[in-house]
Amino acid sequence: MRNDRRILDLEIMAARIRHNVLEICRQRGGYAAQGVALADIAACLYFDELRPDNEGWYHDRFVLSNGHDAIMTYSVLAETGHYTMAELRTYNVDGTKVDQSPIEGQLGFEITAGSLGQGPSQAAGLAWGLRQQGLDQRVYCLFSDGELQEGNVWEGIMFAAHQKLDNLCFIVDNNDMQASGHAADVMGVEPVDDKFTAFGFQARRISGTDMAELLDTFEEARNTKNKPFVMICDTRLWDGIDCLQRALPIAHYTAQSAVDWDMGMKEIENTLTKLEAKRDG
Ligand SMILES: Cc1ncc(C[n+]2csc(CCOP(=O)(O)OP(=O)(O)O)c2C)c(N)n1
Repeated sequence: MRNDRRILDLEIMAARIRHNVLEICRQRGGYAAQGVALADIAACLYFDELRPDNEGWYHDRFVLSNGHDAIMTYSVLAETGHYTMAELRTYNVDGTKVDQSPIEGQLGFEITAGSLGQGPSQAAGLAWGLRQQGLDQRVYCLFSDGELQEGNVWEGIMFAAHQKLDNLCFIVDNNDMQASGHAADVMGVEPVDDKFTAFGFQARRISGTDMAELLDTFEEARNTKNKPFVMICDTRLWDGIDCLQRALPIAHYTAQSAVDWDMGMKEIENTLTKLEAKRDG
């Protein structure tokens, strides 16, 4: 059931995740802008939709395809106690356990995801296998608009629709950015929703940063039968921390020296204080 308190708790968690992203990346840089922008989706997934239990396990499966967004997951797993902040501060340091892109078997990750474009087809195979075994686990896969430029992704999409995998939910981080510039300039992927619909998906286009809308859309995904679901999230880098978004709107990779981390920390700490006051007031 959706209620205001549940939304507020998840918004607080999203603010904490954003804070963790800055805290981790300020040491040596990293994919901070993506981690910040994905915080609402992450809070909703890991603290609600994936059906977490009290011992830190999830009933459902999450496949991170765009491996460089692992910073999002690390920042969640700091909150769940799976990683300490001391471990996470070694992100981007030679010999670290928490690489920029994760590998299969690493705590918190299902697949090796440094090479982009692999997740959707692996997630579709996983969803198919779970259904074959009669299990009620659902599969969620996050990938980026840049990955939509890769052929293997469309094979996975076609397979999922053909198999009517209604236990599968794709989440597209449609931020219109990739390493060499705007996706629209490199090789446009729009209209993303129409393409998925044409392939046989139920598609919904949302901001990806509105908690109530995220909860409603995940509910719609669960209630969609006989076809897979995709939520296309029109995020923008640094969503949720306005001063960094204004200062560095196109930051595919954020060098340690490129931003004023203190300024960003201050803004997100203010946001967190306001949200907690609302909860306690
Ligand atoms: C197959 C493959 N090609 C190139 C890269 C190098 N690379 C890392 S991140 C990135 C940009 C990808 O853009 P997008 O997936 O849209 O991610 P975002 O802009 O959201 O960070 C690229 C090209 C890679 N990791 N894998």
